[in-house]
Amino acid sequence: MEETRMVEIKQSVLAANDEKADGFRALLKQAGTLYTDIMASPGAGKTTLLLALIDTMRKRAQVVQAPEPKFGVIEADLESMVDAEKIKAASIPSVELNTHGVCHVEMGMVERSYEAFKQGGLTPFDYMFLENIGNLVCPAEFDTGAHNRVMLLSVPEGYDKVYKYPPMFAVVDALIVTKCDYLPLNPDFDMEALKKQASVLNPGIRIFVTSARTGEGMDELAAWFEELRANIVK
Ligand SMILES: Nc1nc2c(ncn2[C@@H]2O[C@H](COP(=O)(O)OP(=O)(O)OP(=O)(O)O)[C@@H](O)[C@H]2O)c(=O)[nH]1
Ligand SMILES: [Mg+2]
Repeated sequence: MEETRMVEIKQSVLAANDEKADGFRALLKQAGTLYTDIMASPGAGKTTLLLALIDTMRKRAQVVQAPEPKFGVIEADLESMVDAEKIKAASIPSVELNTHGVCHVEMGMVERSYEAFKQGGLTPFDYMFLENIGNLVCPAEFDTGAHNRVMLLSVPEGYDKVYKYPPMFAVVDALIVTKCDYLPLNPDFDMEALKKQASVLNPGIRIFVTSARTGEGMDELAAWFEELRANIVK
């Protein structure tokens, strides 16, 4: 009896969250903003990848003499301003969202963060990113209203994570393998096995092999985001 009640409560919380998420997704689409949820374990390279990606996207816009895209980043952490400050230092508007112990981000938190951007006169963005809490488990369960969800897996973590954390690999649109400059130091990292296992679990998954350190794969990743946004605004 107790168990049944607990499941019902969890389902109703998730349903309320999903409803808000759908509304938020539509709102941002209308504003011409591509909104991406970035998930990974602690230290996988989320902040570093975001900085490298935005830098690449800015340079690509310059090359074709297009206006610089407008970016916004929500930095979710249990505590501290560390990552939001790194993002701000690169002249990118950011909001630090401290969950004070909660291991995932929910819609109420996203809405409050977006409101802070709005109050600051910073919206609309062309691209908004959420750096989710460093956690390969809980964030997979919560819809944050994003148009696409990506996960990072860094080379030092090891390739054999698909069978250990299947919900995360199953819900994402893309797997971004990070820190590939470490591959020579990790000869047991079986990239082909990772790609195969991820594609079996999630047949539509896009896989990018990157290093924020060397710039490997950043252009392909930037081009993918540009393509996704073009589909949102068309
Ligand atoms: N060699 C190498 N190091 C990297 C790369 N990307 C990130 N790092 C390093 O990995 C460490 C963690 O990077 P972060 O970007 O802070 O990782 P994160 O996922 O944002 O970490 P949390 O927000 O704390 O969960 C830092 O020391 C980075 O310099 C990469 O491509 N190559
Ligand atoms: Mg970070």
